[in-house]
Amino acid sequence: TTLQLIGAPTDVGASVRGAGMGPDALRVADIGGMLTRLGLQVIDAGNLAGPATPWTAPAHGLRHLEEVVAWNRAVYQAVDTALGAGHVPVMMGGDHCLAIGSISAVARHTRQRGKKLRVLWFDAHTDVNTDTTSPSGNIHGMPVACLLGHGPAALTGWSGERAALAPEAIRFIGIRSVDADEKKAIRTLGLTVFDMRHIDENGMRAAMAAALADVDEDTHLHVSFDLDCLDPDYAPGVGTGVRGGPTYREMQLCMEMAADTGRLGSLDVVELNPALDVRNRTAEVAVELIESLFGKSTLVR
Ligand code: DIR
Ligand code: MN
Ligand code: MN
Ligand code: MN
Repeated sequence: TTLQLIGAPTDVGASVRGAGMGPDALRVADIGGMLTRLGLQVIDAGNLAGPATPWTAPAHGLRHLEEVVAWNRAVYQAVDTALGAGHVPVMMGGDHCLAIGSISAVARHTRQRGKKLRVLWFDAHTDVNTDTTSPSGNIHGMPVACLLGHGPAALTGWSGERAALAPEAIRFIGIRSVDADEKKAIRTLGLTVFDMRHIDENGMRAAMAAALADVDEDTHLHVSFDLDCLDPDYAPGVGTGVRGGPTYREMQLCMEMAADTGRLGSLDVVELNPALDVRNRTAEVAVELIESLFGKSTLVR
């Protein structure tokens, strides 16, 4: 397997600065060396280019729309090219708005090959706001809505269909911060959310087993990993941390169970904010978790 690291140094989708340093923090934590030592072929073509962040207020409910579109276009192209070459794209953000471009490319690719797509959305937040519901106007809180075909025209329909994803294609894990209108959207759309209450009551193993239950040999598994999914005790380097998240071990179990499916085809690693981190600890934790996701196990090899 060949992995392609795609750096997308943005904070255009956020209102906290610093996620743009995420790709280099992951490189400093030796993401490339780690993957190579796992026996994988790794290509790191560096960072994509795009517009600077203007740090302006939202217009019509959307902050930095033009810049978000430009960055997502670059991400879409890079992920599409990587998939076309038979590589596994690892999109290193940057903020979570980039999942619009990344997952749109993945959705088009899997549809063309007649495969099923399953997205695991590891996050404290459901990111299902739109320009009309968002309390912040930050587009990193909207990628799921855009991928489901809701939201501004400029950010929907990228996969070639109105909706890149059907609501049944996505599973949320680690959720503990949902805005009022997002709760309505989750119910209306019928989204499957393993929130922290569910994980407390049933355990991470049961939640992940349910999230992966119908993954089969025809499934392309995409992991969209927002580092604020982890409890901030383990991952302080994020812009919008929320107490009460999964522990390091619970997050490791998620990655190990996703790895066991053998169906991982693409990955986003987003919302790492080195400006808020402690001696690059969150980047190091991310690299250890990605190591498990790509098959490192304690007792096998
Ligand atoms: C909030 C926060 N729901 C919003 N979202 C974040 O602004 O839409 N997503 N931080 O990662
Ligand atoms: Mn989040
Ligand atoms: Mn997110
Ligand atoms: Mn966030």
